[in-house]
Amino acid sequence: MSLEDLLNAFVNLEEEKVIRIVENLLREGRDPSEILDVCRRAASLIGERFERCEYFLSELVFAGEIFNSVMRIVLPELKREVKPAGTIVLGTVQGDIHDIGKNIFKAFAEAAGFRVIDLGVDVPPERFVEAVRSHNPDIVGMSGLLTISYESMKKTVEALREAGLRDRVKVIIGGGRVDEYVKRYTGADEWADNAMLGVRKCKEILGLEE
Ligand code: B12
Repeated sequence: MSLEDLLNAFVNLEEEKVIRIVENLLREGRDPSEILDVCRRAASLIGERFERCEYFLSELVFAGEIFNSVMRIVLPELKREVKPAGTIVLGTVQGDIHDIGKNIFKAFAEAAGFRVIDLGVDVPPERFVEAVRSHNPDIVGMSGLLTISYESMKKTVEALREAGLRDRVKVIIGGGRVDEYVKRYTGADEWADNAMLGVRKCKEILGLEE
């Protein structure tokens, strides 16, 4: 069974088959992050089918459930690194409840030694501000998959600035469609559209080399 089989089974929403293939691939010694990457590609293809009205909301919900089942098996397999890193306050921004990608980034960051304070989903700017005050993190990570989330990210950066906290933290944004333009629009310092790149950028921010 190959990564290709996994992709096809996921896109066709065959949950039991997906689980079986993932378990087999792990047993064969496949890299867990490679498996997650294929699942992310599958989720993206499912999103395209949703846009073309070939899949409906129920299929989006089911895709999310399959992804969560895969994560329950794969995340514990991620290797823990030893070097202690910094603290990240993380959340999915106001108006957005997508959290699969956020949770993957969190797992990768924790595996790399970061302490992650996870604020959950639909997090208003003032909760980010409170968390920065109380946890004094090095980095604020914001996740968002909806186009309207960029507005919430921007508002959160502004709220940090108004609270006099903007210069104390670096801000990194993530989620399917963020890019350099969104980074500039929101006032963030960095962006990443996959968890591994996100962790690499967080390490760079703190001057920790691979
Ligand atoms: C699953 C899913 C859902 C599930 C979410 C379940 C959950 N618990 O998260 C449910 C069914 C609830 C859902 C709801 C909706 N969804 Co939806 N959903 C998806 C889908 C299919 C997959 C998203 C996903 O999990 N991808 C897999 C993860 C692993 O990828 P990722 O999030 O990009 O994460 C990676 C990186 O971005 C990065 N990362 C993520 N966060 C962070 C944070 C930091 C700090 C860093 C550094 C990195 C990082 O690391 C991750 C791992 O590599 C996408 C399609 C797509 N193309 O993405 C649509 C999609 C995002 N949804 C969409 C829509 C429209 C909706 C709804 C509005 C539908 C509706 N009519 O109600 C609602 C919105 C509800 C809300 N208020 O948020 C649209 C958004 C369109 C837009 N431009 O705004 C998409 C793109 C589908 C589409 N093509 O139309 N959805």
